[in-house]
Amino acid sequence: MYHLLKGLHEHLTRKEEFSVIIIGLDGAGKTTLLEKIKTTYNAIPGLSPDKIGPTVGQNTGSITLSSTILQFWDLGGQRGIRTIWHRYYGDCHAVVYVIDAEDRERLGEGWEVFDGVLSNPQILGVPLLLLANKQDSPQSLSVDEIRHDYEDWYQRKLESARRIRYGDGSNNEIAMRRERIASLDVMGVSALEGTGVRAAVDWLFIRVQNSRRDTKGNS
Ligand SMILES: Nc1nc2c(ncn2[C@@H]2O[C@H](COP(=O)(O)OP(=O)(O)OP(=O)(O)O)[C@@H](O)[C@H]2O)c(=O)[nH]1
Ligand SMILES: [Mg+2]
Repeated sequence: MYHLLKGLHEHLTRKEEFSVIIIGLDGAGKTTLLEKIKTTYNAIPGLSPDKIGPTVGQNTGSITLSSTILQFWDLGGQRGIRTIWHRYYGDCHAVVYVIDAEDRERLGEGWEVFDGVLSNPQILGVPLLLLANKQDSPQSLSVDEIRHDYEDWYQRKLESARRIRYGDGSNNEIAMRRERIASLDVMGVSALEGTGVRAAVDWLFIRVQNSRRDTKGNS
C-alpha cells in the first residue's frame, strides 16, 4: 500500500523536464541572458553582468514553471567552441539563437552561423527562437530590422550561389528553408535589463509543451 501511494504521489508530482540550448556568436549576450533568466525565476539570483566572462565550454541553469522544468544549456560562442554545439542538437527540445543587434559589423557572421543551425537536419522540427539582444542600446537594430537583415542576407547568399552555379541545395531544401524563415519567431530582448525575457521564456514554455504533444500525436 505504501509503495502504491508513493508511486501515485510521485506520478502526480512528477515534473517534466525540457532542454533548451542557447547559442550564438561570442559576445552576443547568451550568459547574461541565462543569468537574467535565473534571477527572474529563481529564489537564488544569477550572476550579475560584471561577474560574467567569456564562456569556455558551457553554463547550465534551470527554472521551474508549474510542473515543467526548463533546463538551459548556454554554450560558448567562440569559433573553436561552436564545433561542439551539434552534440547538443539531438537531445534538445528548443533552440534559442541570440544575435547581437547592436554589432552591425558582425551581423553577417552571425547569419552565416545561424544559417548552419537552421539547416541542420537534427533540429529541423525543433522550436527555434531568434532573439535580437541588446535592445536597450540606441544603436541596436529593431526586431523588424533584424528579420529583414537576415532575409536580405539569405537572398544575397542564394543569388551568389546561383551566379557561381554552385547551387545551395535542392529546390525542395530551399523551399523548406524559406518556409522555416517565414515562420521564424523573432523577439527583442535586453538580457542586461531583463526587457522581453519573460515573453521569451513564455514562448519557450508554450512551444516545448506543444511540440511534445505533436511528437505524441505523431507516434
Ligand atoms: N547593452 C547590452 N549589453 C549586453 C546585453 N547582454 C549582454 N551584454 C554585454 O555583452 C557582452 C557579452 O556578454 P556575454 O553574456 O558574456 O556574451 P556570450 O554570448 O555569453 O559570449 P560567449 O560566452 O563568449 O559566447 C558583455 O559585456 C555583456 O555585458 C544587453 O542586453 N545589452
Ligand atoms: Mg557566455
